[in-house]
Amino acid sequence: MVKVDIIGDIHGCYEEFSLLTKQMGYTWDRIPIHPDGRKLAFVGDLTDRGPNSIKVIEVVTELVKRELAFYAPGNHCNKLYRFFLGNPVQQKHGLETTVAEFNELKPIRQEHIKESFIQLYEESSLYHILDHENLVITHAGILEKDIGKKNKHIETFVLYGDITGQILESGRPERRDWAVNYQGKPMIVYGHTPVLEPRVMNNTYNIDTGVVFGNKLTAFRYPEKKFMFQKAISMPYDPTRFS
Ligand SMILES: [Mn+2]
Repeated sequence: MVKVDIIGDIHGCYEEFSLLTKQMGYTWDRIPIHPDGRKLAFVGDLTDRGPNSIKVIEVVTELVKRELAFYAPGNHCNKLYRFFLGNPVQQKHGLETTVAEFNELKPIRQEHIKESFIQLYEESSLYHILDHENLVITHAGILEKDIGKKNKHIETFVLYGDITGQILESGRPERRDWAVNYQGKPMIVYGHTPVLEPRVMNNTYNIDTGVVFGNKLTAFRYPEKKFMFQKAISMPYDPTRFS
């Protein structure tokens, strides 16, 4: 059986990620390795807003390349991917911090980061079905009927959630709460919407506890169903970001 530690949205909070893995018994030799062969999994949104997005990219790309981790892309990953391809994207909502870090790198390192991230993104599944279909890892969620399928609509859903197309007064997109209606058998572990504590609902687990908004980084250990936390140390607390 797969034993996996699923990490919520990191958003460049490398130090918290490092401390959280150490808490779980990983030892670091450039990348975190678990003595019992446990794997890591990432629900996406590795970069943006936090202080060390580039280092997070380096570690995650290396882990995935060595088959020590699963990675599901998030909406911020999608935007960074499009930036690296040279497509016109607006440098806001945090992308500007990742681009600023990137611009400080030597050209040879820029090339390496860019190529490895493009490869990571292009080779990653939209979401991961693990443990004989008992576990699904996705960035923003998935509907039961879509598990095992892939199309443009599902891609939008796993990256952005169940968006209505409306924009709220806060300027953020309106999202329907798909988890309240989820009746599927597979456990869904996801992130995307910052919450102060992990939100458990109908066998769905939102583990984006907004480390980049000064709360904490969460890991969900499977199959133990145990949460581990690392308090934010690199970013100030912003209570307006939590639902
Ligand atoms: Mn997201």
